[in-house]
Amino acid sequence: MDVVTLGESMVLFTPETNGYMRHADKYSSGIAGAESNLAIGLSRLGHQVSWISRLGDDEFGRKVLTFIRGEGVDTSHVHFDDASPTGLYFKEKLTEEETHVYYYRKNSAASNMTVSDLNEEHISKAKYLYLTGITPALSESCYETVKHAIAIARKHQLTIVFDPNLRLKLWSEERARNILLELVSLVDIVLPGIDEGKFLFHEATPEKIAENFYNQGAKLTVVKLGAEGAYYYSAQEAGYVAGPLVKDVVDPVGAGDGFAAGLISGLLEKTSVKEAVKRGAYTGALVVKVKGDVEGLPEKERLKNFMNETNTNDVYR
Ligand code: KDG
Repeated sequence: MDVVTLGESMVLFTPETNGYMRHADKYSSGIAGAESNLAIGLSRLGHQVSWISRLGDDEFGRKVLTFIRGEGVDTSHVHFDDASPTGLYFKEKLTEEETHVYYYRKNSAASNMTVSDLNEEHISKAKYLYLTGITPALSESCYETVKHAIAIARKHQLTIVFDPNLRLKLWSEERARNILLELVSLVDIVLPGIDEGKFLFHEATPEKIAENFYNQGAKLTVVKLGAEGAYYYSAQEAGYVAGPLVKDVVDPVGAGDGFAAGLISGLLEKTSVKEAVKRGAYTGALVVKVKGDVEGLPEKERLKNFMNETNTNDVYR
């Protein structure tokens, strides 16, 4: 197993027309969830990934499981819960540029995850553990589960990658800041968006933000800068990586998970850090060109061609 991850996935409904959702009468449905997006991304790039979760013992739970398993992700440690439902998630598009998301996930099956959902032997077989700041925001028991996963990973020397994925619809600013900073101090690699860095450290520049993550304990920090690419920083090296020029952004949600998949794929294949960051930026760019959180995630050959053929956004020349 290359990577193990843990988190909630939901059925995603998207209205077929733009505008307030109160007027929508037709929806398309898919699945979403930051960690399963990452798992699917890595699987498409040829890696072995396990996604751990709880789903409601209902039709939506089966839809989520069937989709993720169909993508080649190991779901042998996903449990069905007959007492609580699978979470739902709606993505309203007011205009082509303005997206709003609505969660129906309070008391969902995944929010009831506990440390009993974790199997030490299973986790110990992976090289990387991937976590996001969404899971600890779901409930106290999910927060404990995340910390327990970190303890297992540290015991067995997995590299822990953490995306703060700040979701202020799920918790208060104060609790989010305290817990995200605590978790950052327990992991190896952090992948914040620039706004998350600003939120956590009240700093504006990628350099200052990365320095703060370093002081907090992160060995490698990659600050995602949207269309402009990313800035990476470790004790050994630092620098900017330009992203590709993308003119046709269709749906920005899921870009960060694609970024993480590309980056971890590079690290698994032992590319340079700079090359891994570039893979991350290019994978994220492919996600935003397609509607849905996972539909745009590339297979290996496609990513390679896209990286060879697409000009970079030359902001760092
Ligand atoms: O990163 C994309 C996620 O935000 C989306 O897939 C839904 O997991 C999700 C969440 O909690 O927002």
